[in-house]
Order: sequence, then structure tokens, then C-alpha cells
Amino acid sequence: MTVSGTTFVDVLERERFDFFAGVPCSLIEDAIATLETHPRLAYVATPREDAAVGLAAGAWLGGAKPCVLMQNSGLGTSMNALASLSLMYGFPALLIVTWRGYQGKDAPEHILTGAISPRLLELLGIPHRVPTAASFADDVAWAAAEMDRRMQPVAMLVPPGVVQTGAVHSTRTAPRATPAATRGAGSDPRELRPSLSRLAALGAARKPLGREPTVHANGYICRESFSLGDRPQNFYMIGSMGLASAIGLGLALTRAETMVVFDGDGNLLMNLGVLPLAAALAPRNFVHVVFDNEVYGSTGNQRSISSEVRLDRLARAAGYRTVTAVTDADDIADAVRDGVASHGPHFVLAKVTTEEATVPRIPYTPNELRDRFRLELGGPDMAPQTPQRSEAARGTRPAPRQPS
Ligand SMILES: Cc1ncc(C[n+]2csc(CCOP(=O)(O)OP(=O)(O)O)c2C)c(N)n1
Repeated sequence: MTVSGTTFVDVLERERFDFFAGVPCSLIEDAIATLETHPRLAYVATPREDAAVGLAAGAWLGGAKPCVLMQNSGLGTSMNALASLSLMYGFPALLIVTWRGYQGKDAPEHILTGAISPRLLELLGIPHRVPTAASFADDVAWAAAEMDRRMQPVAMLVPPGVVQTGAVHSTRTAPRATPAATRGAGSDPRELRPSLSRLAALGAARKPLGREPTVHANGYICRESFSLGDRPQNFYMIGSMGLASAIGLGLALTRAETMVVFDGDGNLLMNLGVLPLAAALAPRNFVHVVFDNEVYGSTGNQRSISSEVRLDRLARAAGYRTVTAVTDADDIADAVRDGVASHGPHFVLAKVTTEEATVPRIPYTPNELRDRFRLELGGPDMAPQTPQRSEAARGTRPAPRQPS
């Protein structure tokens, strides 16, 4: 027995929750898909989980009864917002936290967080229950009463298998009411119409690459790229959503060769501050490619706000040296080729469809991924190379750390 996405939302509505915000997790994809198309309730897709905690505080002040939906990885992201906002002021909210890494069984990136999730909530002083499908409605009723009684957030730590998945695909199948690029403040009347799948776009972006180290954002970007052919210069992130660009930037600042990042729209939005950071530091050897399908594809195609906002315009405003927005295989390959061959930082927005290939998981352990990538860069004893930096960045950056 599982709680269907519809029942999940009905139970929350019965307890008068009327404001929903968060970052998706595949364990509750049906519940989010139900919320996305709900006639009365709104779901706000926030770039990060702590932003959802902030929105919930504002919504409560505004008279709403807020619910924040997140994966337990997002609990880490939200620590400060919970401690110095929700708990300090006393803002009630229901936190629906999915429990990846439950009982130590999951992909490597979830194991540690899974093991400490209940303790993290205890340390914060956030009461929580672990619902079963049978107890779900009672547990929501308890949480709703408890958060108002205590005037603080209360959590439900939801293990896999409690909420049904795979039965509702709102964004995947629902046509848009209006074309993405005609809506929202950052829209462009000359719409970028994606025709390529992410897999095809990855293939095009990889074509001009030789030995350039390439950091891949987590989720299907890694897996689809791996399926096109593994290379030791590929660093696959199997966790740490949002940080591929920061890792690439760290590499570009400490090495001479061109560093490529294959990012996703959800990943970039989670760490949007990297755009002004890259522009301000201005490493010449940084090529930032974003495969923008306007959804969180890896967790079930929940819509991301990049359907409303042009990420290339944000990069241009931030000050990347070149910014290109492309939809076609040849244009993607050309943009990456030009990026590798000329001084950056470069930003390439590749608009892609939501199509997803059936591809295997990355077969390497995190340590294997780390070691083979570092070996490819010259091994554990490698000396730092003189990085190519812009004039603007000179003098603002500490010297590269000596290897220990
Ligand atoms: C902090 C955190 N929150 C949520 C997740 C769950 N998660 C894994 S991949 C992913 C979607 C990534 O979206 P995007 O970068 O747009 O790439 P796509 O899958 O669409 O290609 C999400 C939400 C996570 N891993 N970490």
C-alpha cells in the first residue's frame, strides 16, 4: 500500500495547507506533479531548499499555512535558514523531507545524509515522525497541530515506498499553456525552440572536446554523457547538486588547461551566485555549458523556473566574456569549439527537450572517480600550473595551494 500523489495532496489540503514550495525529489514526484496542476493549490519551484524555507516564513506572515517539500540532502542546504530563521523567530511550517539513504540502502551520495537525517532534525530541535502509508493522514494531522502549538517547523521524514511514484507525469505530458519564452519577465519574443534531446546535445557538445577535463552536474547529465563513451577526463558528480560549476571554477583557477562544465538548469539555479563569481574572477579557461530542459529531469520532470527566465541573459548580465544560446547540434558543437579555442569565461546555453534516455548509473565509486580524474590532471604529486587569468582577477586571488 502506498499513498497516491492525489491522496497525499488531499490530506494536506484537508489540514488547510495552502502554500507549497521546494525542490523536487523523485520519491514524491507524483505528489509534486499533482500540486503542479492543482486547481486551488500552488507549488513554487524554488532554486534551493533554503529559499523554500524563506518563502514559507513569508507566506506564514502573509496568513498562509506553508509546507516545504525537499529531499533530505536539502536539509543540509537549509540548516542556517532553519536555525536562524524558522526556529529563531518561530515560524510554523510543515517540512516534508524525503528520506534517501534509508536503512543504508541507496546510491553513495545518500548514505551519510540518510544515516544522520533523524539526528539532524533532533539537533535542530525539530520534532518529526516517520510515516507509513497507513499512518500518513494521522501524522500530517499531528504535524499540523504540533507546528501551531509550538510555533515552529515540524517534519515528516518520508522513507521510500510510502508515496506512490510513476503514476502522474504532469509536466512530462502536459502541454504548456503558452510557449515558455512568451511568459515571464526574462522572456524573449524570439523563442528558443528546443528540438534536440539532452543526449543528442551532450553528444554535440562532446564532439569538439579533446582531453579537456569536464565536470558533469549530477543526475542524468552524468549518466547520459557516460553512455556516450566514458573518458577519464570526465568528473561525474553523483551528489552535491549545484556545485559542478564551482568545482569547474576551482579547477580553472588552479590549472592552465581549459575546464568545461556540463551543467543543468536546476543545478545552475541552485547555485546562481556562481555566475557573478565566474564573471568577476574571469578565468580565461572556463567553458560553462548548461543543458536547459526547463525541468528537473532527473527527479521526474518537475518544471524549473528556467521556463520563465533566460539563463543566458543572467550570464550576460553577470559579465561572462561570451554568451551563446543554441538549440541545434552544429551550433552547440561550434559554441563549445569556440569556447575551448578562445579566451573566456564562456557561457553556452543549450536548450534541450525533456526527453530522457534509458542509461545506466555511473559504475565507479566516488573515490575511483576522484582518483582517476586527479591522475589525469597529473597525479597526486602534480605541481600547480600557472593559471590563465584575466587582468581583473589578478591580485584578488590567493596563490594556488601547494599539494600536501
Ligand atoms: C540539495 C539537493 N536537492 C535535491 C536533489 C535531488 N535532485 C537530484 S538531480 C535533480 C535535478 C537536476 O536538475 P537539472 O540540473 O535541471 O538537470 P536535469 O536532470 O533536468 O538534466 C534533483 C532535484 C539533490 N540531489 N540535492
